[in-house]
Amino acid sequence: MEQPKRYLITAALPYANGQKHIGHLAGAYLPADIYVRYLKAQKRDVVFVCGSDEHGTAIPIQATKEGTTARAIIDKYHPLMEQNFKDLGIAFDVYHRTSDPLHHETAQEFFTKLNNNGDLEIKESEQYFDEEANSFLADRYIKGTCPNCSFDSAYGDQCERCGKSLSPDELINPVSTLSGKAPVKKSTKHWYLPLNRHEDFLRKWILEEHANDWRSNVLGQCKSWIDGGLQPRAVTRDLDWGVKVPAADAEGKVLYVWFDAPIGYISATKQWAINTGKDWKPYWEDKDTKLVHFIGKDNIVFHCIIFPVMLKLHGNILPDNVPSNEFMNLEGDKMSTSRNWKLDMQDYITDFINKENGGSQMADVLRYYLTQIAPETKDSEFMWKGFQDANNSELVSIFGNFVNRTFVLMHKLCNGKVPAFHQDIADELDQQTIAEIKNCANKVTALLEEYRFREALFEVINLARTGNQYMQKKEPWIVAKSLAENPDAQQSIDNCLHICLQLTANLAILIQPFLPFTAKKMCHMMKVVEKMLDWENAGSMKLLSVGYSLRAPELLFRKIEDSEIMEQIEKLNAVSLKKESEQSVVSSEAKEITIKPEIVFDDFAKIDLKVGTIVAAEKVEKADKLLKLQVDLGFETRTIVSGIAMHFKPEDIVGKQVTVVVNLAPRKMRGIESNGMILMAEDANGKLHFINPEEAINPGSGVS
Ligand code: B3M
Ligand code: ZN
Repeated sequence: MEQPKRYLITAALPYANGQKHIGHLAGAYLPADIYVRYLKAQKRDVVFVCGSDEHGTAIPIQATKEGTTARAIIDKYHPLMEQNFKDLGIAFDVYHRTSDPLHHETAQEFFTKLNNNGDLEIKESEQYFDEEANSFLADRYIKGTCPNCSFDSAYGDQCERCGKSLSPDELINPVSTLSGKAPVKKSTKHWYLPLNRHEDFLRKWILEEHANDWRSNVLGQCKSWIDGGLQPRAVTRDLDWGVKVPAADAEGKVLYVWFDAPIGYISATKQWAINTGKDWKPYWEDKDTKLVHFIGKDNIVFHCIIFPVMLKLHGNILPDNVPSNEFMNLEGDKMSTSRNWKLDMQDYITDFINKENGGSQMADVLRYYLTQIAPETKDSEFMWKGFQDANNSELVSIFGNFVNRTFVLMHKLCNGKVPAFHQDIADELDQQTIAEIKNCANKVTALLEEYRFREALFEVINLARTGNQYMQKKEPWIVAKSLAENPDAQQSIDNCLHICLQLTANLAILIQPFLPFTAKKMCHMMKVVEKMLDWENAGSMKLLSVGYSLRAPELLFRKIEDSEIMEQIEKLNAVSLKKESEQSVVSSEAKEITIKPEIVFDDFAKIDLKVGTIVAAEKVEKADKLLKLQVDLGFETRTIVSGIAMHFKPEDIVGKQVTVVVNLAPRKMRGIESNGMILMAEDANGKLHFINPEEAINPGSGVS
């Protein structure tokens, strides 16, 4: 594979309107950081840019909430986010901000060029206006029901539940978030980016040229956008917060945040160039640069469709890839800032890193677990128990244990020095283990090149596992007992520890992109400079020189106690109790009848419905609403968790027949995996009823 001359790696610019949670971290920043650390270990020319997104209606809205100014909001959250990233080992080359004059100039120059070239259209149109507040209602100033998923608080530019990008006109029952009233329409002038002119380009570039290297979730979203017919998108807004529109007759107008924010990647690169005395231009203009955007799935269209069109028109390079992650849920529910169901980076840092028994080792533990469950191809689930298990039974018991044993035995049986390797007595197991080290390095490299971080991490841990098994088979501590009568046995002890030490050094190299603090600590123990971590050394058996004396071992990871996990789960339970009591207030209000948007037959045909018989039912501990059911489906019996505990006693429903969605992706609720969903009807009084055949039929019968 031909290597590009340089790399420009971006991670989505987080809105400076509040704390960011670990779902954000896992979605964009952590994978980007892993990739960058890997590239840097390869000594490639790479710049990693990010910064705060300080525009858009999200900022003034937060200011109103906090009773302060937009400026105060960004000045509060920008430094906080920057520090959070540092604490978690996310090592940007520059963390810029879009309120910086450098960015305003850059964004205005960009707009002006497109405008002067005739690449934008100016249109007068009717837009929502709040008469009471005397203000046009851009983006988050307007809310309504999402036409895609029926979520009742979708914003004018995007639905936060399903991620669909929207325009205010698509909202059902729109209301102003300023006054709470229904808005009126008023005429206003705006600049539009005519995406419709670029359909052929997008189709060819994305759906043909990148058909094989972009993730299928990304391609899928792009295809449905393009197939749905591209429309001109307004790139200006009637607002007073943002980058002023640099054109005549544009009083009171700013650039749409999604127009200026991605240009923030360019401004950040310029800032980096100023800081380092380098030239930023080749990173955005030379075709030999590989541009990669790391984002979460709700940012796909902006990075794959809109920004590339802007880049092309402006004469810049296009992204080579846009690795986008799906969402990460938390303990069975979608992470959400508005519902407070989340784990903020800051909370983790306070509870685990800044505490006495924490430290940056705990940053690595979070990085480890988040990578292990990275939502690379589908939504995933952060479970506190899973976090504890990942630490205790993998980092402590496998990785940490191997390194520790190696060091302890080397001190005990080899005088604290790297022993020689006696080729003449090397056996098959030795050769095999050496081969596996090399093999692992190759596999991890190939996986990282393809942005497959979870699998890459798995391979590294597997190497530590191999090390443990090797040592267990060799049992140097037993061999040592025979030294008195057989002094030659020292050679076999030497070989074992030589291999284990070289394997340890390899582990440090391969784990470095994922767990940088741990790799650093390992270098200290091995008394080597961090240069040893250069990727070209991966797979080598000559990393530690024979006779070199090493330090005493230090514990790389500590055990996480049940009490620490319980504390976190209790925090969440407190949120969920509050939520449930709020929900019961809402449900007692009159319900409106809504019909979801039309679907085609093929969408319906994707749902596989079958009749099942409930063969066992029990309450789920500490969850008032949930029952754990065993449902016989004829071909198998499945566990299904259902929110019907307030309506049925477990003993009353055993034997009942139900209709089950059998091809729904499994979902964990309160730690129990639910494999399917039971259909229920709800009457006007909110009482639930089973949907079942009139008379008993064979479980597994299809429903259509
Ligand atoms: N600030 C949205 C987000 O944080 C937006 C990303 C901008 S990337 C150029 O999800
Ligand atoms: Zn939606």
